[in-house]
Amino acid sequence: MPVIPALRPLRFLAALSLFWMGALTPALADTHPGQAELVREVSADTGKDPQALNALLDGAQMQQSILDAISRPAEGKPWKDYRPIFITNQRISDGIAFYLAHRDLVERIGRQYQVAPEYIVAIVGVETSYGRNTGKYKVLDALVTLGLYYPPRAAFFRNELKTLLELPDNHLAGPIDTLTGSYAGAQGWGQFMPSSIRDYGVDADGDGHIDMMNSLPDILASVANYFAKHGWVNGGPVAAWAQPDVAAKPVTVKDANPQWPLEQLEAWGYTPLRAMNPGKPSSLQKLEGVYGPEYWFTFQNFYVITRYNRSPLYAMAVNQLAQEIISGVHQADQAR
Ligand SMILES: [Ca+2]
Repeated sequence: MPVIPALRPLRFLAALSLFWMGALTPALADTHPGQAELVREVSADTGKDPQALNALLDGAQMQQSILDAISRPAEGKPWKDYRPIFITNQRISDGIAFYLAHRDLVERIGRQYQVAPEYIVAIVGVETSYGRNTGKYKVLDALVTLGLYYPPRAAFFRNELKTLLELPDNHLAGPIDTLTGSYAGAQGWGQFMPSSIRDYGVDADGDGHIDMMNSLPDILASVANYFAKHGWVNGGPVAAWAQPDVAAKPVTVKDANPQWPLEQLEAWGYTPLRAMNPGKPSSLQKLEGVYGPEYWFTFQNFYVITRYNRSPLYAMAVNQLAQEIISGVHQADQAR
């Protein structure tokens, strides 16, 4: 039974009268912890009707499967097991086919945002296999579950839940209670969280609606805009093989921020396979490959990909898929 003092006055009266009648309705039993405060905040920020917000939240379900899913992310695996999940022949050939089928659009958006188009395509490839798997969880259930029932990440997910409730209708693919996405509440081909839709979503087809589920121009331009706003350097490298010498100094990297000039990493015993600008801001990743440790110099654009997903494994998967896609596109060009 909900804690009575947390209920709004009307609900309190309703609860009391039902209590007298000797019954509690399922709607009251479904009230979520912290719901009243959340509704108050959203209503104060946006002027949205508290009754409608409560009705929406009353319809959301805490789902144990979502709590289970967040406890076993793929990023816990070593690179040699992570890579085959995302870099498959199918995903590569689908990416090449997608690029070729939508070439004018992806290249136009690439020029407009100054982002390499194969990386835009690779993001939707890694995230959702080019829109085929955008997630089957109800977004509202996901964000209620993680925002209100999962203390380790509650601050982050409650904020995303609040943002979802506050987004204008024309920023979402449909009514909030119909949206589906990942167990973390990410939506559409690019798996944008509500705050990312708010901050980076683009209405690229000009229909007045940001639709991350059904509009390819909106989807691809939003991904490109996300990269551009996070500092993508057009034409810049993402990562390059590093050859360690036997006495190479172990390098600990807190995040992928390129914090050393390349020559510093060279002085520590890592050699690029091809000569590069010694002053280039760089970082280093050590990944557990099939044949042992792999060392990679990483640069600003690698860091930008980690703004999309913090995992260096994710960024490397996007990088390698993008490279496979663009090389397949070039091969198709030569074959014509
Ligand atoms: Ca649109």
